Amino acid sequence: MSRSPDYSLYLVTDDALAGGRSIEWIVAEAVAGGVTCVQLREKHAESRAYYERARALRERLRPLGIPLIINDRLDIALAAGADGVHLGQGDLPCVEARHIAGPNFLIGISVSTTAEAQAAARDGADYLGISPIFDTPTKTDTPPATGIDGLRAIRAAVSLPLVAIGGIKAENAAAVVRAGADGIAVVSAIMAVADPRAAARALADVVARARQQV
Ligand code: TZP
Ligand code: MG
Repeated sequence: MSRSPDYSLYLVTDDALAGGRSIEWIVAEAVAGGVTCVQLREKHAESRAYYERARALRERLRPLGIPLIINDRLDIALAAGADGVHLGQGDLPCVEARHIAGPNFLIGISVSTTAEAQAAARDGADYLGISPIFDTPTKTDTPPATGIDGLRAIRAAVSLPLVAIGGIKAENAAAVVRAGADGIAVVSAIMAVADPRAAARALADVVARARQQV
C-alpha cells in the first residue's frame, strides 16, 4: 500500500465478543457498512490458526481495497501477505519491525503519552493508535486513559495519522474526531452488536459529520 490508508473507521476483531458468529462474516458486514481498515487481533489462537485466519481475511479484503493489519505478530502479517502490523509498547520494537518488513509495510504503534508518540514517529511508525482514550471493559491491562485532552496533546506533538481506541461509541466518536483523531478504532461497538453493518454505518456517519466540523 503506497499511499496512506483511510483510517476513519478501523475495526479491531475480538473472537470473544463475536457471540459464536464468524469473524469473517462480521468483518464482511462491517465493511459493507463503512469500515475502512481491519485489524485482526487474536490473543489466544495458535500460530497456524492465526495465519490461516489472516490469509482468509486478506483474500476477502484485498479486492475491496481494505487494508488488513495484524496485531502483535509481524511474522504472521508478512507470511499472510497482510498490509501491516500493529505493535504495542511491549511488542517488537518499531525500528526492528521496520528493519524486517521494509519501507512499504504499514506499522502502527500503540501510544498513550506524547513521549511515546514522538518516539514512535522517530522510529518510523506509519500511524499511531492512541490507546486507550477511555477506559473499556474490552481491554483492562492498559495504561491510564488519555481522555480527550491527552489525545489533543498528542495531536499537537506529532503529525502522523492518529487512530483513537478504547471505549469509543457513536455517542462519543464526534468529540474524538474533533480533538484531532484521523480515525476511530472500535471493538465492541461493532463486534458485539446484533447488526454490525448498521453499527458501522452509524459510526461512519458520525465520523464523516464530525470531520466537517474540524
Ligand atoms: N487497545 C486499547 S483499548 C482496546 C484495545 C484493543 C479495546 C477497545 O475495545 P472497545 O470495545 O472498542 O472499547
Ligand atoms: Mg500487542
